[in-house]
Amino acid sequence: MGRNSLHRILSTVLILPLLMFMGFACGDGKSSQDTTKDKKQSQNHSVVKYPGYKIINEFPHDSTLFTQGLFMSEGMMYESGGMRGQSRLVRYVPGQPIAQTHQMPSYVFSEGICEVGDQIFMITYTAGKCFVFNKKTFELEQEFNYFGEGWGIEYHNGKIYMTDGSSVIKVINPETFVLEGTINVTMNGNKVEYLNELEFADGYLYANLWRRADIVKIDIETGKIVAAYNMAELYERVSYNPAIDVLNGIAYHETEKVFYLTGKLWPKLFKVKLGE
Ligand SMILES: [Ca+2]
Repeated sequence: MGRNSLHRILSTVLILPLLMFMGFACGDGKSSQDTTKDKKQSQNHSVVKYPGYKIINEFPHDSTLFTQGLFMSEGMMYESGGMRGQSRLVRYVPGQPIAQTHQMPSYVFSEGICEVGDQIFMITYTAGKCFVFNKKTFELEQEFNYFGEGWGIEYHNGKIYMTDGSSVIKVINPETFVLEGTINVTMNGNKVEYLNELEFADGYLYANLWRRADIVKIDIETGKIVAAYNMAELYERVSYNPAIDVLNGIAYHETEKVFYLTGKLWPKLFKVKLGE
């Protein structure tokens, strides 16, 4: 989870789409003589779409925030920043100064956040703790312990979804934080590692991938990636700042049906319409 140079990031920007294409192309190129084999293959592999996207607007973003979690609620953006000694929970209206901050203890490396009713759940990188804050006051109300690393977190329909940098999404009970199941994420039959920040939108779970410019759209019933978006254009628009790290923030505005995207130490927050 360390910082990466811009060169390293940009050098990986084009790799995943190429692999995606190769996987897709290999699947398509198989012989149609064995219809049984083809049928089995079509059941195992989903067709990944690349619908593209449109950048609608960009706003200034606090470039001291090592963005780890992002969600929007009632017009307000909630964001967690990581790194020990700098970890914090903030909220703001996009384009306006930060309105509220809760500084975390220096031993904490904050990771993802999500909204659960009138509370905010915040997981941590290696501390094995999930902190639960009052959404309005940012007061700490509860803590849970869990095993393993915490990367991204999202809440949907009574369940918590959590990543740890692997290809597996944990499904967790929000009342107890007990693990109830797992989702193995695959693309063209291959597992996809480094799942990071998460966001539910219109029934699908979106994730960005660590050290990639890609956002993937996951069907949680099957774990299959059904669409992928290469966000290289966002990197190009912030690359004038040599301090920038990876893209790592996805928030969905349900009414406008647009995504807000940013990254670690990025000076900009983007409003983006993802194609379907
Ligand atoms: Ca999110």
